[in-house]
Amino acid sequence: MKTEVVIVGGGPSGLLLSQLLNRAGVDTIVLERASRDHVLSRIRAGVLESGTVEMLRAAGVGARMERDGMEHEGCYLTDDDLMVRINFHELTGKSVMIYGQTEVTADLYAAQDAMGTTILHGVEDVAIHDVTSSAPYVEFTQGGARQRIDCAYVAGCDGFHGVSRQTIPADKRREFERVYPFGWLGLLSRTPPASDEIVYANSTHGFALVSMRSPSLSRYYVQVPLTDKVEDWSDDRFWEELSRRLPQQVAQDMVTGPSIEKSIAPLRSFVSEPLRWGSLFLVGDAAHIVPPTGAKGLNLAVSDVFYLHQALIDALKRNDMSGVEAYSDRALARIWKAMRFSWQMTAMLHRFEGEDDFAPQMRKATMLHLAQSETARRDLAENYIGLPF
Ligand code: FAS
Ligand code: PHB
Repeated sequence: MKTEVVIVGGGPSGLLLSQLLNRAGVDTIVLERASRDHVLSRIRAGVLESGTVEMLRAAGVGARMERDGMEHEGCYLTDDDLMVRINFHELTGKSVMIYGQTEVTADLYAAQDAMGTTILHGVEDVAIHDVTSSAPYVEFTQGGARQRIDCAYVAGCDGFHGVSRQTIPADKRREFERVYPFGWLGLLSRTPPASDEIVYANSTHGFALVSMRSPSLSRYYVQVPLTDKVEDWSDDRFWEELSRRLPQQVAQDMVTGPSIEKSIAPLRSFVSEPLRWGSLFLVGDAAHIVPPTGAKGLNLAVSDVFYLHQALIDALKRNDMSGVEAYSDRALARIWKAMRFSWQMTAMLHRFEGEDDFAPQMRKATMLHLAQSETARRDLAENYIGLPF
């Protein structure tokens, strides 16, 4: 087989890249390890930055988002019963869109099917070859048969546990990591959200988050020790712990109900440099991971796609290699700023095991400063709605 760009990974970054490239007349093949149902069963991100909303509209997949998404002009940060509203719209003129990553991925699959693009599911043992030569190719197994695709470029959109990052020689990679000593236990319930806007709650008992997917579908998280397992947490235990971490005025009206999904996600900050190795480009979680506290994971994947799709179109359609050569540095500049924001939000809102008495004082002082300083709120708002591409 032959194509212009092989995209390894059919998650949001791989699909969005394929969508934008095919709309510009660039031929792609997407290789996805899992079944489509499995990809669409994942419950992940829920907040879209304004730049992500624009990118989805530009890719022609904004219709359902416009209809079912919820535009939010602010969010709350709380410290026990102190609640601070960050009014994004007043401070930046922009807002965010609440629309689940699962829906974004479904919209992209539907658009890709309508375009008749090639997406191969259930592929195994993907191997990326000769990316530093003028004739790169990708091998994979599907249905027991080993196959080969000759191409001009390979986009590694295969997530943190994918094969792309490992294709770059270890002595050519520089990796930065911080693993947090806790995880997030997430719960999805068919109940009206406890708040009309997202609440990031810091409390003496630990962090909690109030989010949503629709006016009747709530998404909640509580910080849990890394040693916890989902089976340690009954629904009743979850609701009780969530209530005591939220401000009284939020918890008192909360409607509880049976969980329809419950899972624990570990938290880490991670970046692998460079994002390019010959004709191989790393995109999204294949290159970086952020703690979900800043709602940046999916949005950073879209950011990488913003830079890479234009670079590949310029290279393949105009023989202009400037974007390809600049991709890694341009994408990393924005990645590191989002890395910093996500780390800062995580440090500000979580209790760390074994911390001294000084740490909670710093969290309280940060929250008080946010309450009293419009400048501090504007800095947070600018990062939360998404820095410019
Ligand atoms: P993805 O991991 O989504 O997609 C990679 C795809 O590549 C997958 O479909 C995988 O099956 C496939 N793949 C992997 N290896 C392969 C191989 N060898 N061959 C072929 N295919 C291969 N972000 C937020 O902003 N907010 C959140 O609340 C949030 N919660 C999260 C919870 C969890 C449990 C996880 C894991 C992530 C969460 N994230 C969150 C981050 C998440 O949204 C990612 O940033 C987003 O999925 C990144 O998209 P991709 O880069 O496309 O990677
Ligand atoms: C979510 O709705 O899943 C969500 C919202 C905000 C975050 C993380 C996750 O920061």
